[in-house]
Amino acid sequence: MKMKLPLALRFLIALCLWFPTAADHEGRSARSSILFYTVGRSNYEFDIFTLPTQFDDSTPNSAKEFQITDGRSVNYNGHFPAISPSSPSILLDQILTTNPASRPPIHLIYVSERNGSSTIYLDAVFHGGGPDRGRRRSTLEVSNRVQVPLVGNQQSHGRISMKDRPSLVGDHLVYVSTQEKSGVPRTSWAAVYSTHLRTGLTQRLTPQGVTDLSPAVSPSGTWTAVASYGEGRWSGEVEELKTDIFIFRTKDGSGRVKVVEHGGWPSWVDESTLYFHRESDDGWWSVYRAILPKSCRISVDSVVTQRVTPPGLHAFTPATSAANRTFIAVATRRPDSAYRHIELFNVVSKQFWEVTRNVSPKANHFNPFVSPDFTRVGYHKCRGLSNGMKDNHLSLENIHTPLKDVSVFRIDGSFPSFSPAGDRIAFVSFLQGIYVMNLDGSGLRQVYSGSVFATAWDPIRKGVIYTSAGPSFSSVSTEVDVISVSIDDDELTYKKLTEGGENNAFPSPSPDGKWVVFRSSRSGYKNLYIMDAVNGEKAGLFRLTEGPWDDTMANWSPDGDWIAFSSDRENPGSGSFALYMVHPNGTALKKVFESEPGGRVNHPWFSPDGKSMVFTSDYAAVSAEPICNPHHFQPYGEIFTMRLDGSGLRRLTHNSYEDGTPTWGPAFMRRVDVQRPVDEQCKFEDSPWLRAVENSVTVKARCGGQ
Ligand SMILES: *[C@@H]1O[C@H](CO)[C@@H](O)[C@H](O)[C@H]1NC(C)=O
Ligand SMILES: *[C@@H]1O[C@H](CO)[C@@H](O)[C@H](O)[C@H]1NC(C)=O
Ligand SMILES: CC(=O)N[C@H]1CO[C@H](CO)[C@@H](O)[C@@H]1O
Repeated sequence: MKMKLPLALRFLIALCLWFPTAADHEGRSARSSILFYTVGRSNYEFDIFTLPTQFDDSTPNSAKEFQITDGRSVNYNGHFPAISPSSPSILLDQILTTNPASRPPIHLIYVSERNGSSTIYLDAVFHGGGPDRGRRRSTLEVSNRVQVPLVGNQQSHGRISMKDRPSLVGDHLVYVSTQEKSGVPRTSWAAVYSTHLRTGLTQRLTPQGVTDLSPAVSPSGTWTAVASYGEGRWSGEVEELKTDIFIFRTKDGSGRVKVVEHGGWPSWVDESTLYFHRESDDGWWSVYRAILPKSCRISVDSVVTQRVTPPGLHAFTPATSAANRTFIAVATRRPDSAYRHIELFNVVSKQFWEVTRNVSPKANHFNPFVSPDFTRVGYHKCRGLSNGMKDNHLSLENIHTPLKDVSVFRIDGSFPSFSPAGDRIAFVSFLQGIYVMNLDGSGLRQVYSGSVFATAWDPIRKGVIYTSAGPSFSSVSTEVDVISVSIDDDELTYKKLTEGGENNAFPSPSPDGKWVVFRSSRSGYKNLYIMDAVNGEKAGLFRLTEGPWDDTMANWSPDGDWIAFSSDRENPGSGSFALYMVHPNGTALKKVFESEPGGRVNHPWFSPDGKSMVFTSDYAAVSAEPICNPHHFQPYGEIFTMRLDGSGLRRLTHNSYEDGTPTWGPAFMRRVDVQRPVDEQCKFEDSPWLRAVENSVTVKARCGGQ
């Protein structure tokens, strides 16, 4: 059903629609496509749900749970805006007056990754009975919805960015964005911005050169608290970031002061009380309270902090409201559960009330938020296959980037590569084995079923794919072999090219199809070798690099003159990798790019015109607290391109996930998402480092209402 929106609102919607950004001025390159993999992302399918905080006489149950967001894309990190005379919002008023018959029982601000980049939306959900009466539980039963994109790329001056953790103060939206370069390698681009929704005017609240994550606005709107590297740098940490909490004026970022040493995910109760989380000295993640002095001279020493949740379970990402000073909402990981759940915690009696375990025991629930009156708790989790909803699992998701002649897709499989004609894609399935499909996702078939990693097509012999068969991330003594798979004959055939006994991997053929470069541990170190492409190493083998370090992930340039690879030769065994190039005859070795000493640059791949490379790197550090997301081994992984001389660095992806194994192929793929039916959804891991601390007592929950 269509609704008539007031003019101002329609203007706002028009303003926020995504449109193409400034053209790539760096000369016309041939039109082409980049594919990359994001760990787990295609399984997230997050929607935002809510449950009442009061259960009367019964425990929380699924009849009371309401799915607020619409089941499209990935929706997360919600916020229930306050509507009160003290914080008037033109925007909310307009939405309310569009449907004078019924005040929306629920309005929600959240992050959505629909339309190829992250955007902050406002949904107002109108319906007759209302979830409070327990009759309408899903968005499918909702008769009417107003959905407004609040900030997209327009508010970031056309720059693509990750948007996160929104909250509304009057007509100002406060959120994290990665729209401006940090300018320093291995430093996050995440900073807090405020956008005036009526004018679109956007101002940065975080000082230049500083990283701010997880902003929370105080009930009056005066103060914003953040988890920040205000005085330090990201250390490469991927579990507990050890940020500090700073506060500043929401109006203009002034009055910035550190209030807590070591803390994240702040949440205000009133203008001088906030809750936050940190990993405690005893190993348990716990929620803490900080009381700020009433005076204007605030410093870390004048703030009183106290641990609130007990050892025996992990409790983190607190959510609070001024309307209820006794209860807070938290996410927990109990030692007897592999799942993350939302619980209420009574800070006076120190008792937990389990909320979501009664509703969906075997699902992860993230980042609770509460309504201003504390009658509802919201969170995100997978929508699952329930509700008879059409499943929209994406095998190829189009991503908006600043590149004009290059279309970029996230593929639901690792190590993708294009056939030489650019009409087919090979990739490694997370279930194991190699699959091949057409660019529109059709013709999907498995062509190898064993455990493999890396794929590359022979440029001359049709339907020949090289791969490494064996376990990835394994030691020098593990047996891994480079094999070729012929997929266009009547029968699939395989040929082992290396002789075995060592770790041989990451094959990449020369453009004439005669040679294959690969890395091998046959000397005791992983160095690069070149062998005969058709008959393998017994028909010809040449050692390209030599030294007590790792050279790996080689890619042969389209003109045949260069081999790009990743190496830790400056700091062997440190986990730090930089990008190098060498001629196939072993001359002219040079370092092309490093993120910074200690950083990572991996999986280089030449563009089809041979002028640029795509790779994954930690150059932009992490963009969100890792504990607020599903597990990512390397949450800093983002996709970049660069010219061969090391100039023209461009960041293509903006998110808090692990993006990796990019490839660059000759086809320009249509900019549409490609869907695929799947049987299994929502198979991802919660942070495995949230394990039980040994020799501890388990904290019992008091079940809601019992
Ligand atoms: C605080 O929340 C709890 C849990 O919903 C509820 O039982 C209690 O009555 C609330 N207290 C106030 C003052 O609203
Ligand atoms: C090595 O190869 C490069 C290009 O592939 C060539 O320019 C150079 O002359 C070669 N050097 C030797 C010593 O063969
Ligand atoms: C502005 C824009 O492109 N909006 C599209 C976002 O994606 C949804 C589907 O998820 C489309 O319906 C919108 O048209």
